Amino acid sequence: PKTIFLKDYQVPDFLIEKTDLYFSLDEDKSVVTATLSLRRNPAATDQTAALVLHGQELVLLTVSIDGQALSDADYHCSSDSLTIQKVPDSFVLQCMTEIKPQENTSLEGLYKSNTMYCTQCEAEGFRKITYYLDRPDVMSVFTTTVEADKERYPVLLSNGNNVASGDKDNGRHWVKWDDPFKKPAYLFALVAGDLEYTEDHFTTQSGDDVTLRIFVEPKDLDKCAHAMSSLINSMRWDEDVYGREYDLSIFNIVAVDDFNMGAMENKSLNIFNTSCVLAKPETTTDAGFQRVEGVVAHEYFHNWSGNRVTCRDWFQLSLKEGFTVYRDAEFSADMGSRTVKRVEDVSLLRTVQFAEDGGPMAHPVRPESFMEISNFYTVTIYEKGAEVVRMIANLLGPEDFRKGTDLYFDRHDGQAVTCEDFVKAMEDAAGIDLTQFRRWYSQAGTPRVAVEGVYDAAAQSYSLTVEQHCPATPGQEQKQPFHIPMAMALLGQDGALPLHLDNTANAGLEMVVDITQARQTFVFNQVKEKPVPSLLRGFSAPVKLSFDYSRDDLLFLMSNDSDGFIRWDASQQLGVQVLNEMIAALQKGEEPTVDPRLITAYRSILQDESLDKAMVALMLKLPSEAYMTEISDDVDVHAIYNARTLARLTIAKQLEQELWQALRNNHCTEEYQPSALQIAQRSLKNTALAYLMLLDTQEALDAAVEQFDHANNMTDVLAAFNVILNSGFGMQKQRVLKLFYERWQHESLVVNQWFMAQAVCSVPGTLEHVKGLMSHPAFDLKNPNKVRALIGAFCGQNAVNFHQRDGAGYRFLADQIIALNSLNPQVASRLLGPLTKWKKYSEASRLLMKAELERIMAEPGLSSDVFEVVSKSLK
Ligand code: HT7
Ligand code: ZN
Repeated sequence: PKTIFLKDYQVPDFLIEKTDLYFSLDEDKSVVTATLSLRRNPAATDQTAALVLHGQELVLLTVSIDGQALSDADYHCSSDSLTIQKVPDSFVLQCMTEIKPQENTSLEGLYKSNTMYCTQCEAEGFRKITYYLDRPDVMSVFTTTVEADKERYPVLLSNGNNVASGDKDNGRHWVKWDDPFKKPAYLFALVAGDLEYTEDHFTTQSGDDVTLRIFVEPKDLDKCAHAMSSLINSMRWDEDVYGREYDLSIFNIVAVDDFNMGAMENKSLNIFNTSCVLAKPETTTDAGFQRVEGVVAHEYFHNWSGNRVTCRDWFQLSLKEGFTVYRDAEFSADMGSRTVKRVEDVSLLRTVQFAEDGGPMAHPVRPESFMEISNFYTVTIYEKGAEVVRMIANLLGPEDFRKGTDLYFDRHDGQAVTCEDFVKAMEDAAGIDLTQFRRWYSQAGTPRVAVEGVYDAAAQSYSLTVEQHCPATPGQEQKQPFHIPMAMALLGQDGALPLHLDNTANAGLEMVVDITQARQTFVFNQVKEKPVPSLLRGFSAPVKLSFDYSRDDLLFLMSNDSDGFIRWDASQQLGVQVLNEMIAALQKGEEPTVDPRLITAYRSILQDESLDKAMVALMLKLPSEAYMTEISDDVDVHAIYNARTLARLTIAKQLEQELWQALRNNHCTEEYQPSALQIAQRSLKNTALAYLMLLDTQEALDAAVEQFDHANNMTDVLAAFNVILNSGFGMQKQRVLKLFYERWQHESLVVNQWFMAQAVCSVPGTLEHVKGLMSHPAFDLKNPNKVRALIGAFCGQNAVNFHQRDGAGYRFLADQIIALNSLNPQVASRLLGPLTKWKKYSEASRLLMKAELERIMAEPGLSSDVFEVVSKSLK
């Protein structure tokens, strides 16, 4: 595969003013007739260039220009293009192509999911539908006619408004759609199927009525209410917070079972993975409800941040994704608990994104090159991109940030633009200079920020000396200092102290210091007592901050900081210190012990009535295995697992009474609601249950079994199911495994949970069990949700079994990647994640992992997706 560079960007040689598509869908083959009004781009450098259209896996039936059929000599077809050497300056091109959606397992382009036809065109899937200029800076208005058998496919959808429809006399029918907004091909969508819908309405601020529909298979109609209310809340929120109204009279969502990602923001026809749209209490966990709300909002918000203003090229992907993730995170924070949302997002960033920054696929928020764009839908583009927007929002403050987004949307409406255009709009609106800040877009890697504090009692001054440094990443040896906004406070024994930076007037109790140099000192005056600094409040920048806190300092922050993120972070830092001590003891063959201060701290958290219950649950969780792995350089998976398990057991033993109280006091008797309050209660109760089950007592087992048998919601059922599976109670295990499947075998999304619970089970022998489950009738290698639930979860979330010492886990994953490489390259490539981090592990594991990567590399016919990740990992 070829590497494509941002520096080589050139405007397109041709523009497509109008796109008219006619789809004739049939069981053995489908025919697409594309009629394109093209003209030379006056901005192109070569005004004599040949027309080169993208196209993959297409059979060209006919091609004509201005009604004149072309002969074979007039054009050339390769495996990925159609070239016509001589074309007029302005002309109508018509291509008729044949495709086989029913054989398309890549789930890109037009494909079948169960009995339904659907599309996925982002990033470069439209070229599998017809020959086209499949790049985001070519924007066109589309009309689309879909024709199919009426009985099998009564519902025929595409973007925009339904403008005409009719029956044919052979049992077929057709519907014509017209989308008045110019859009790139990646936002095109088509659906044909036997679907039913729920409907609601939204009246915009301007008084326009919008019909909202969610299309699903008939059996899923009872699971649409939460997505619908989430959609309505999102539409209202985008008007209130960003002044953005919806712009058509119809907004459709369609749920499909086979989908490579979560959902897709096609103009007025969003297509969703069923896992991100369907929800009801009996089948969906609290996390599932929250995911539906977040993804519905995310896709809806793209209507402005992505569709009305889109990306010039795929290097600018974070322009729409980072900004939209920031928008959806703020929406979710407003709908539920702001602190919990922040803690969850930071946890993801610190484990998964920081790991990406430290691995072979590290790239800047605006990458400089890629082989396969599908590999760049990453946590760096999405989550780090959102952190970059968050820093801009905080630097500007709410009023100027709103001025900036207004200016950005007004200035660039209907255009395909760059991250630079976004930053420029912010600078122009707020009158500030973001020159140095721009490095967040161009430099990869996670900056390290080391802070030292010195208190001078005589001078009543406190100085913070800050050093920043960013490790090298592939292709970027040297980094320039970042502009790091560090929100901070100084805590005294009775609360936050007034801040006088460099003898200035009191700046209040919290401020943001701008770290811009490699080394810098900030001196605070009139500091009446030795403070405990509260640094990076709210996680104000995506950096790894270190400060030499004593355990007493951490305990103090845990119970005294007004910033919920800092309280949680202090509990994590304390957990890391304790676990690292235990890991070191295990590695030396000594008896590990748990620092009693951790137990005391957990006891007071459990007893603190003033704390939000969700925060209690979060603060009682030790740092995850994934986080412990991320922060260590020579990872000993088994020592991390053993230390963590022993610490958890000790906590359970010593806090048994308090945990029982938390379990009993948080039993929810009201009707299920995915409200912040109820979610918090369930979270605390199930955290307590998980600890208590480690004690292996009949009493704990009874509580878990009772919850499994009688809970009225999937959150509680699954929590009980998980703890029973991980326990030593063999008979109950067999019983719940069987019962769960029998009860839910007709709910595919619940069966995925059943697969996943088994895949992440930490008991020995799980690999063989997972292998066995691959032959289960409900497993399907062609369905990405099933692959993620079983193979993805085992390899990505079950470290102790995946890294079993003989390397069998690595062999298993490599086998699956090889099998998936030809079926679905995007899914195959994403599964590679756990193997790509091989350099971090202790020597024996490292060599075994590397050998599996080499085995994959030697396979003939590797897709560009898999090739890019494996080859970069082996460098
Ligand atoms: N913008 C959407 C990206 C997406 C996608 C990309 C590659 C392959 C399949 C895909 N499905 C959806 C999703 C989003 O961020 O909103
Ligand atoms: Zn998105």
